[in-house]
Amino acid sequence: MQKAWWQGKVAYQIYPRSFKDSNGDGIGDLRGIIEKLPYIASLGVEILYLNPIFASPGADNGYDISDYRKINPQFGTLADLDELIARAKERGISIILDMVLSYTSCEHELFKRALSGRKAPERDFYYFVRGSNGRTPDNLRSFFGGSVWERVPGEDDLYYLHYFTKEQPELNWYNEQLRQRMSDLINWWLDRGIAGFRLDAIMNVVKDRTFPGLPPDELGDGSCAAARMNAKLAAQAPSLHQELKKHSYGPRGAFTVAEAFGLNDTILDQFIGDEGCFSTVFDFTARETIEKNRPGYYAYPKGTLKIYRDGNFHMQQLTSPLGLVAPILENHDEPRAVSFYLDEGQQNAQGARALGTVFMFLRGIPFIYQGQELGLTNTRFDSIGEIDDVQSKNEYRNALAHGFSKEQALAILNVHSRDHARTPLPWDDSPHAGFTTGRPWLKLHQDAQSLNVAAQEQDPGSVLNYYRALVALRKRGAWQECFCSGDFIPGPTADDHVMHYLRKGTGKCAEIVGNFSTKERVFELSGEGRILLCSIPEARVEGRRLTLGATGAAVVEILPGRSA
Ligand code: TEU
Ligand code: CA
Repeated sequence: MQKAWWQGKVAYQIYPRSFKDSNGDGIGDLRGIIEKLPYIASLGVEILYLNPIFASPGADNGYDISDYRKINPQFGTLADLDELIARAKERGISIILDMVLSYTSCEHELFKRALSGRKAPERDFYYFVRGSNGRTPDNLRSFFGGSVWERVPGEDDLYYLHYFTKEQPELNWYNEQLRQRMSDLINWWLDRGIAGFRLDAIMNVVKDRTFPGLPPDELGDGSCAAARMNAKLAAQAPSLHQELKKHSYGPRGAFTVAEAFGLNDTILDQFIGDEGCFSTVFDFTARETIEKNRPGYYAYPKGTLKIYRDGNFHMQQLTSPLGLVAPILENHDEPRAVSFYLDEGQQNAQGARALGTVFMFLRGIPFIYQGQELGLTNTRFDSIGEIDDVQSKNEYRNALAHGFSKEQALAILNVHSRDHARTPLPWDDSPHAGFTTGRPWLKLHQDAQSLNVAAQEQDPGSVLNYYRALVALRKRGAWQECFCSGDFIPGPTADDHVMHYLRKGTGKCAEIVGNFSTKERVFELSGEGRILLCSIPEARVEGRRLTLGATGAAVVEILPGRSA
């Protein structure tokens, strides 16, 4: 693999609405991010990924974009973004934006023109399809529930396609002119100093344009999840993305990370590596295990360490010969990892440190999600009125429709809602946790008064300071190469409460061991070692044995020449 500028770096994801509000309107913004750049830099991260900040009516928190060259005034101006790019650069941080190219907002100029008449050239940029006798063209179901088809007002039996809210019409990637416009757009942003992109929902761009539908799935209402169609057509995706790469981010050396759900093992080699469509792809294997063949939150199991471990181990091994994956513990679409993957007694700072350790040394480009570095847990939502997220609201209705009581439906959201990741970041113990001087757009975490950045800055043993040590170790000298692209070798997996793996680079070798059981455990190492970092004081190495206390993790260097 050739060495690219982004290799060896650690990335940080910001959900701008919830990061820091600079002007008291209760919504985080670009000036808030600029203000907190010293904090971001202090983490040691060098790539900053921002969720969508483009002009948007807000049907799905900015994922419905009406103008891809304008900044949503809620977040600031283009000048603010230019300043953020420049100031971040001074600190060695590159900015990447969320490119949502599989659909636009229905308020986008192109969709408005497409709606305006059958002859409009923009009509073919989207999918307009006739139904028959009042029936939709097929039975596919949107990711947010309900049909993927919406009636075109004023026309009989004519529908447009949307995979998420009805305000997000799908774009027709088979139209060459449209693909040209997308390349131009990406190049326009690269010219402004953007270093790359997170590419949204890239598996959704494939379509069977005869719209045959699929056999009904587990939901039981005759519909079938659109995601199933993506899985069926997945082999078509690489060529569409290859072309975009060729005309835009490829020749410019930009960093791209794809949100690719339903990546199957046979096409992965076309997505990553030197010849792949993207620099890297997020690892959603654990997430997919939760969601697989289940029609909604009400049917999802809670996560476990085993699910997290097995998903990552699978993807680590699969990607190692091909390129780099992007491991995550959290993002804006998932609950907080400490609450989700850990057992009840471990959903605390100690659990957060241990989980952070086994995550941070996975192979690839790790992405830390805002608040993860504080060990934030899920927020307690006391009523459905406290929930903002469109998907969560739909899942609440879905649970009610499947016979759950209101209390049960709310309890389901308290495990699975995306809003757990979206509550404002707690900065200090002032009103609204220093996030805003106004009224925060979403409720604050119940522990924000004590669980916040300022409190953790003061405490050398905090999750925050521990995360800084994790990132620093990952980037230290020859370890950087070892941890980014060195070999990944899974350890024993017989115990569901253990996550143990080995990383081996040129001249460097380390074992990462997490003990998530309730007892002290002894682990056999592959050679004599010494501890580089551990999440609890109860950790020692004697010869080839590591003794590790409960809910603890350690990074052990295997000394050269001393391995078995
Ligand atoms: O997500 C697209 C997407 O594929 C996810 O909804 C995915 O199905 C889900 O996370 C699986 O758990 C993007 C954004 O990340 C998300 O926030 C948006 O809501 C979505 O697009 C639609 O706009
Ligand atoms: Ca604001």
